[in-house]
Amino acid sequence: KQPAPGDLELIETASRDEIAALQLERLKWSVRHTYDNVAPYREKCIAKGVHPDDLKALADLAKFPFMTKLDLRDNYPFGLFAVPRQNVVRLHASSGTTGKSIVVGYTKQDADNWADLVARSLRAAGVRPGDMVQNSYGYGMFTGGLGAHFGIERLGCTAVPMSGGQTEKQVQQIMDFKPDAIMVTPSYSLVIAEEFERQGITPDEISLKVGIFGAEPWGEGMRAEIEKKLGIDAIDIYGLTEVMGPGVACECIETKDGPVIWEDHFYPEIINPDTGEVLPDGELGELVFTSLTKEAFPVIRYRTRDLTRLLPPTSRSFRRMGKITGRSDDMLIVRGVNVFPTQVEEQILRDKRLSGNYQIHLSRDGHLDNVEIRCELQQNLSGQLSQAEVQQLTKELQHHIKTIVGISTKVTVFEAHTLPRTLTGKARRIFDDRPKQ
Ligand code: ADP
Ligand code: K
Repeated sequence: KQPAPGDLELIETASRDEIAALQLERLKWSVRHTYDNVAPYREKCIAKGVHPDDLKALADLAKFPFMTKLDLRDNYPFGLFAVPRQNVVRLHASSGTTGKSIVVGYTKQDADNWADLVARSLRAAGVRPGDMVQNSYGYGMFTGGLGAHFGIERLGCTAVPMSGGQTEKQVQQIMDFKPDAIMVTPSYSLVIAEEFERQGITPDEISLKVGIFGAEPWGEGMRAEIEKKLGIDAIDIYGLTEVMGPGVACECIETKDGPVIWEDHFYPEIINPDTGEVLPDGELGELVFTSLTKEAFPVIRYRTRDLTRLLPPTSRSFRRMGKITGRSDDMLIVRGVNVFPTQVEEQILRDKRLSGNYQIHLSRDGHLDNVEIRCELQQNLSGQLSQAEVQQLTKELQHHIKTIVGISTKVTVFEAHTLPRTLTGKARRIFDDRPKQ
């Protein structure tokens, strides 16, 4: 019997044995499905000498090869899809390590499960059918906007598809429509909160009761600030495009003690990022996910590069994840958008007027991330360009980075040989001066 949309599902309070049994059954299906239908993964298994038949217990998963972002890049765009493209009802994309995005797809069933899991996440956050939810995640190829949207409708709520930006309008709509909840990046929620302050609107005049925040790391300090300024409960939701999108895990309002992983759909492991060895629960390492029900884009042992730990169940029977303490690659998250330095570098190298020596400076201005790109002219152009020409160059580079990488930046062009270079070892390119979470 299906529970009503606002009720807990039976599996959320099942015994650990029941959960493990369901996981094993689904894991066998998922590994077999991937092996049979995704040639690049099958080849990896053959090279490692493992076969889906070797999977007899959950622990046997450790014998199987990992999937990484590189596999997505190498098989761009649809090479890892496990179903014919005609069976895919939607595509989404996220940043790849270079200029090209990585692409994922969903069957009707996948999209359905996703909506169910976001609805479950909203329920965990205290949202109920009949509530109104303002969705201020960006709509488009990002998973955030549409992923949240269909979950809001699935729970039986009124969706307000606001998308990001237009801060004054965000505030006006909240005052006029009186939504119960908001979904948005934590940093942007504080920009909205400041707009309320500027207009002299106090927290008790704001209809919102709860906010569901994700897409970037945030800590307890920020939680306290958001809760105070908006007069709400602030809930942490986690996800990533490759595994599904938002709603892989979500905190429960009763405990607010880290996102609960929806383990009936995603099997988590923590590994040592250097050796690939599986670590026991509680130890800090890299989070790895295996999808248990996905049809179009199954992932087996996908390395998220997010560093965290697995925590024991509390308000649900599923395990939780700790705060993300960092990444085991060089990916930066700027206002919720994933950015690889190589993507920025590509745009700099494209411009033959620039030397290719550059620095990326990150700072926090108020609540939002600021990015400054410092680059320098080629030797033969140094001192040769007019101010107007330098300004033009700056504008072009900003435009390329905005359209290809997806972030607004300030570009500063220096004369040749201004930026320090190292003669030994790797040049220091990233200067992240944002406050630590
Ligand atoms: P999303 O739209 O959910 O952010 P992306 O694929 O663009 O999906 O980005 C996924 C990455 O964003 C994760 O691997 C993680 O590094 C970061 N992220 C997402 N949600 C959270 C969260 N709640 N806390 C910390 N980091 C998060
Ligand atoms: K993100």
